[in-house]
Amino acid sequence: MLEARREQLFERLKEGIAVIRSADRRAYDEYPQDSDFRQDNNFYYLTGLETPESWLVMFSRSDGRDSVVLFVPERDPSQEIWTGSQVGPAEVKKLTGIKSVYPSSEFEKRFLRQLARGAQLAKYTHLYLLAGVGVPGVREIVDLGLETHRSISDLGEPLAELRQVKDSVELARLRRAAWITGEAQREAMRSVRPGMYEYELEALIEYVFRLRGAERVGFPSIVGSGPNSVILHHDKNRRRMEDGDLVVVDVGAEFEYYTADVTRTFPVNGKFSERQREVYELVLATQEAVLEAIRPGVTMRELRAIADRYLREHSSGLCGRSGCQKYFVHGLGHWLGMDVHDVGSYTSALEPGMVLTVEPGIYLAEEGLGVRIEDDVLVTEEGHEVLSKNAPRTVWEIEDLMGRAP
Ligand SMILES: [Mn+2]
Repeated sequence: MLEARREQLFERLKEGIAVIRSADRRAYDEYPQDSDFRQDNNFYYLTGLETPESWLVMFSRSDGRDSVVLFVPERDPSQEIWTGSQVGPAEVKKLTGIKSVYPSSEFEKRFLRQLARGAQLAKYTHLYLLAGVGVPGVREIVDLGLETHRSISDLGEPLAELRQVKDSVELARLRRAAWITGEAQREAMRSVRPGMYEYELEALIEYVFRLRGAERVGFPSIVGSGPNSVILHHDKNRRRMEDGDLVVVDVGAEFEYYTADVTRTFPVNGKFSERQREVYELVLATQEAVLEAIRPGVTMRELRAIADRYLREHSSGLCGRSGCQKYFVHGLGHWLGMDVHDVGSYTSALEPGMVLTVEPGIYLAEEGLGVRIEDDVLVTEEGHEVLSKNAPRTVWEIEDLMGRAP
């Protein structure tokens, strides 16, 4: 699969050299609370490796004899008492099937110098780098004047195009991330009670994430109750939840580098009030109208228009005379993958294998009443599949799980 991804990237490159840098280790002294290593998404996508301070160099040739060279740090046995056993060049060769693997310390000697001298590498006229020249390595290339006689192109674009359509391994991971997140939502619904604090619900959700095998959260968990339900990125989660509140829970487990993003809104006491139910059912029906339209060929813009039209035509009196549409203040959805707001163009039409969120919401600040419903949706040949369907979504399903359905 990794080789197939590299092949597909080669197909999009002209005669040239692409350099992809790994993430750096975060020093424990500098980030004691957040020193967990997470690989750079593009590097991980192409290598599957979690080694820091590494480079992947891809040589794209017009005769089809493309080649790949990896530079990874040498093992340091004296450090392994701290780090556990590491993988060095020898192990990486076995893990990746890439034959040319060298120690990172030789990156400069073997690669940068040759590039500078030019002779052997002169025919590679394009230099593909990732935007964000701050990345070490890329800076060096530019500093050394290595871009002379080469046109520098952004590698981010072809990589984003590739990553926008998920392969089977990616889909398996996204499916798992969405399922874990749905299970956490169920647990939150079962456990919430008036008098609990938002952070207690957050802790419970993240406990279920870990319990089910997620490595981390894909983004800071949002648990917004009552007046906080209308704050879109409320992640302080310090409020005591009261009887009669709705709570907006917008969370995502990350499983093997792929994150879900699922929002549910439910009553803290287990039972929607009439008013809450009216607004909730409008948001739900809007989401349904959008979901029904999801199939290959449709664009994000068209989906947004469907949501806006639905809200305009069905909110008679619910949000005052002007209707509810103006209270839908954020985007309808985004691509989902290794990044929660994943790479990919928002003008391209949907294709099988793309994964997006659908998240209509209405926020009535004066009433402290916010409702958002968000699901993760795979585009299939025939239409779509909701990956987060294990999280209860209708009023009946929610009240039933919370033990308060009639
Ligand atoms: Mn989202």
